[in-house]
Amino acid sequence: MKAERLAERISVEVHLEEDHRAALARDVRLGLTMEPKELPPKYFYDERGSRLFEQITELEEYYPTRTERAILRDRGEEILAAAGDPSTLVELGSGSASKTRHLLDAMRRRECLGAYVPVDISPEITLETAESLVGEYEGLGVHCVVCDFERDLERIPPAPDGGLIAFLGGTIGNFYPDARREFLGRIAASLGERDMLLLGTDLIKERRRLEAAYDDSLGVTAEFNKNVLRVLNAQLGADFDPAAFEHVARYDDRAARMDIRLRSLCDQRVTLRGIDLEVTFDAAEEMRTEISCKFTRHRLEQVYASAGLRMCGWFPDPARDYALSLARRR
Ligand code: SAH
Ligand code: AVI
Repeated sequence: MKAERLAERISVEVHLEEDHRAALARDVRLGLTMEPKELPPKYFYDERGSRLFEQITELEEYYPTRTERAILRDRGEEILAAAGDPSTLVELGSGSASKTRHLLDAMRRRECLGAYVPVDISPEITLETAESLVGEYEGLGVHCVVCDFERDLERIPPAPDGGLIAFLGGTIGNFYPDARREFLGRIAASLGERDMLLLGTDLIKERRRLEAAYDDSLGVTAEFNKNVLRVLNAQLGADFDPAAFEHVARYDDRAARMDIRLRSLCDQRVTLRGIDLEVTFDAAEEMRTEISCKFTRHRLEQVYASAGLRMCGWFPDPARDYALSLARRR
């Protein structure tokens, strides 16, 4: 099919630009002047960070992606039937949408496939994904929303007649409980009578497997973690030396979450020219860069209830490593 005909089926709205830089500057100033220091995980994902995440998903130790893929492949139609055969699929944090194709395939088989709305903070990966998808799915309309889904959730257009909002990959695990409740509550408020949420969650399991998944033997996750320092160097004129930090990934079983940090290898001073900030790190000082919460079915039901949602479908893999669930407004 001609390139221009395919391009006609893609539309794009971008809500980043200066706002994004201002938000980055504000978040980084706050995070680096707090005790202990902390940076939000959404800034991992520039073009390089998105590629590194793609490599993580292919690692032997990182089971969530292949497990979620298998559930979508094997139970995609069952999930769609339970969701009332939506014609629009909205995906938050869509990335390369590689697993989403199983859902789109199932929608095509069930003859309900209409539109796909990828929502992601990374423009490069979102546009690349849209271009591949219109080539692969005849007649599919793709409306890209490039934004920070936490800030811009309400700007995502509502599905005209029944939509499914997918939030896959376990990304909900990267929220703190209060932010998670607030965010799920906003999703609940945006759901129409016939809409549903499809949420991917990693499940609690033994420490050894969890820690290996976040500290792989090839060091890809370490590179991904340190990528946030490169983002600050590029966007805020900082002079972080990524080699002066090491990757730390520990499971906190009381909070049921992975705790991911960068540990300074020496006493050091870092300047962020773009925001006129200087910070010091002591040797062995740790800065949190991400949490990744793990769930049980019961715990997730409570999380849904506290956000005004009700679980109406539970789709774990046979080994109970990972689960997809459907929820609707209470
Ligand atoms: N859904 C894919 C990708 C998960 S990685 C999968 O399951 O494999 C998390 C994705 O969410 C990345 O593509 C990242 O760019 C995006 N993301 C993270 N924080 C975001 C935010 N606040 N707003 C929009 N997108 C975000
Ligand atoms: C995107 N998110 C669900 C990943 C996770 O597993 O929490 C991010 C990640 N961080 C390190 N490895 C993967």
